[in-house]
Amino acid sequence: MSSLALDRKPGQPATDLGANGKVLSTAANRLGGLVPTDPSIGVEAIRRLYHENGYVWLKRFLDPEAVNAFRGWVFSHLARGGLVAPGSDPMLGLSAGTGLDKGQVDRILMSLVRSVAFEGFCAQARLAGFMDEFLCGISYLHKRKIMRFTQPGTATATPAHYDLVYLRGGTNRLVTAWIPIGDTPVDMGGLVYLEGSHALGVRMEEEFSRKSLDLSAEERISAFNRNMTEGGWVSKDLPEMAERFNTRWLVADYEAGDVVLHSPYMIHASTTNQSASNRIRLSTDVRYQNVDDEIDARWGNHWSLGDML
Ligand SMILES: O=C(O)CCC(=O)C(=O)O
Repeated sequence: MSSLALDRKPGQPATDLGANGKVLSTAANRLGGLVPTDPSIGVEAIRRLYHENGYVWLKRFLDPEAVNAFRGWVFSHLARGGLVAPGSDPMLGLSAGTGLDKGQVDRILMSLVRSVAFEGFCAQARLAGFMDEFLCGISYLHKRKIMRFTQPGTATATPAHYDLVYLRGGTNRLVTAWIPIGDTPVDMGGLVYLEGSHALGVRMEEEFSRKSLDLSAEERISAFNRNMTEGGWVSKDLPEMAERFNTRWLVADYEAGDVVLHSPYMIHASTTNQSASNRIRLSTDVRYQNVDDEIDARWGNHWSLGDML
């Protein structure tokens, strides 16, 4: 854990967070802590929290050792493209900095998201069994499963959005699982959630539906139709959003084994990776639903970079 992380309370960054050229300042009163949940409270209580808050952060839901072992496996492959510091333990995920072969790293990543090992990670017994219960039936895992890495010291950050924008072709009873693959303290730029924004997402979606009445069926479900901002984002300006909606960005020190479930209407984003210990952020975001609900056919293929979904 970085020295930054030792000087502060959980969820209270000791340093300002950056995203898309803007600063989420610790001084601005627009940052709060994501509230953790002990998975042992049971599925009904978890479901209640999920509906109340738009998310539930399940602490140590998965076996941390297995998650770290998977981290090591992923980085041992990405090392071939020069991503990790030569000679270092892949499980640490230490960045080699510049000089990586981006094309090669992307190709390897596209192989990894098609691998049996990744499929198994997302469908492991604890998660699959829980999803069946949570979704009150047989759960379905969307084939398009995303794995992301973020090197420290780069500008990479996910702009604010809610997931339904990308999945309008099926049910809205979707659940996203965001899984940090390895410890991800707040300075490593994990997911941040706009407090109470699942209600905002519902309103925004209603407005988009009204504006889209004259579009073709295909355009209506597209995140890139003319009524959307570029990329389907709500905004890249996180501080402005917190002011505009008079709310806070909730941040967290994630640990290996944690799983966050979020509603398809919950607005979230990520901040830049400022890891003082040079660690690469690695995570996956995958979507589950009840198999009997309508499935967005566009997500029936593996994720490809630039697939415009
Ligand atoms: O990991 C990220 O940066 C973004 C993840 C995301 O957008 C999601 O979980 O829906």
